[in-house]
This record gives sequence, structure tokens and C-alpha cells, in this order.
Amino acid sequence: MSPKISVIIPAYNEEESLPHVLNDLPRDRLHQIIVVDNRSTDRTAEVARENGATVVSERRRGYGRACLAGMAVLDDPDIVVFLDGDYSDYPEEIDLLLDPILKNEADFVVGSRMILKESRTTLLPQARYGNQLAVFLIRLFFSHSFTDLGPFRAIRYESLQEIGMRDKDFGWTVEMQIKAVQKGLRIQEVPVRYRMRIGVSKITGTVSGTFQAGTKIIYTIFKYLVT
Ligand SMILES: Nc1nc2c(ncn2[C@@H]2O[C@H](COP(=O)(O)OP(=O)(O)OP(=O)(O)O)[C@@H](O)[C@H]2O)c(=O)[nH]1
Ligand SMILES: [Mg+2]
Repeated sequence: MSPKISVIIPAYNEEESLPHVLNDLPRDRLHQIIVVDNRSTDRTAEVARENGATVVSERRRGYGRACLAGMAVLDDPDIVVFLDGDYSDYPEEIDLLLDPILKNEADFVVGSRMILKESRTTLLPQARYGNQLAVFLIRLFFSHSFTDLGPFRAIRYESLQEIGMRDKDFGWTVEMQIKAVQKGLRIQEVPVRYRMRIGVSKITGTVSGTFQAGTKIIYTIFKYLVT
């Protein structure tokens, strides 16, 4: 039997980019494509539906909250993939993330944008340096070398349940990585391509978003150090 793969896409005002994201996914091989709409003021929910996704509405803002709302409607998949709705990642590269899990060589695979030069240089400087600081602290405190906190990632569903994700906003990616290390999951990173987003930045492209995300990520690293 082929493995059941569910994709969760948090989206806030991504009407322009979402159709591209959904079209570039290998839909016929996916069990569920879930778009979590956080009260977008544009046609995000409609375009997601028009392009065949299951739409979940989460009224409270927050990246982690959106991911948790998507997880609440998972239909017993084997693997869960998280992907942003801004078309920065290349959805057709999903197999790079799935292969190590399907070969039973990994439980958790992070798409790193820091390995290929073209991806690394496309990241905004604040994202690049913020990532470098975060992965340095993770290596120092948790003895695991990541190169990125990339949003495009795949995890075995059992492992996802085991780590018990909680973060409601910007600590989501780093929480998953630290808990994966703490639980002894088999972790791999694979190089992924990355391009400038379509549409308006919500996090790293804004001063307040960068500040909030940066402080929350550092706070989260220290939080898991002491718990
Ligand atoms: N559901 C939901 N999605 C969000 C929220 N904030 C951001 N997103 C989505 O999360 C993803 C990442 O946000 P981006 O604005 O691309 O942030 P970024 O990748 O740090 O910055 P860019 O460099 O501009 O791409 C996108 O798919 C957004 O639509 C939110 O509060 N709720
Ligand atoms: Mg983005």
C-alpha cells in the first residue's frame, strides 16, 4: 500500500501565491492538502478551495496555531509535510523530504535553504543571520548540527504525535527541531531551493515580524534548555 502523505500549509493573505503552491504539488499522490486560513482579508480560502485543498479556518492569528489547527484535521496519515503558502519553496521538491522517511532512514527531514548558494543568498540577511545564531545555540545546548530552521519539512506522523507540538506562533519550527533531538528521532537535512516570495511578507520581511520571530526563537531555545 502506498504511504498516506498529508500536507499542511499555513496561509494568511496568500491569494496570489497559493494557486502556484497547490499546482506544483504532486496532488495525485497526496492523501490530504490542508490550507489553514487565519482570517485572511483576501480570497485565500476561496482560491485554496478552487485549487482542490481542504480549508481549515483558524480565527486566532499565529503560524503555530495555524499548524496545530491543520493537525487537528489529519486523517491518520503516515507522513506530514509542512509547507509555506508564499511560493518561496519549490513544492515539487517534496520527494527530497519524503525519500529518507520512505527508505526508513529518517523520522524527520528539514529542507535547508542554507546549503545551496542560490538559496542561501536569496534569504533575507536578517533570516540568514537569525538562522545562523539559532542553529549555533542549538548545537551548543543540544549537540545537534542543523543549518536552517526551514519551514518546508516532513515528519513521520507517529513522531509528530510523540513530540507534542505546542508553540502558537514563531517558535514552531525551532520547537520541532529541539524536541526531535530530545526525543532521539532520526533527523536529516536536505538542500532545498528557495526563491523570493510572491505577495506581501508577513514575518521576516517586516521589522516587527523579524523582531517578534527572532526574540521568540531565542526564547524558545532557552525554554527547552531549562525544561
Ligand atoms: N495561518 C497563518 N499563516 C501565517 C501567519 N503569518 C504568516 N503566515 C504564513 O506563514 C508563511 C510564512 O510567512 P512569510 O510572510 O512568508 O514569512 P517569512 O517566510 O519569514 O518571510 P518572507 O521572506 O517574506 O517570505 C506564509 O505562508 C504566510 O502566509 C498567521 O498568522 N497565520
Ligand atoms: Mg516566506
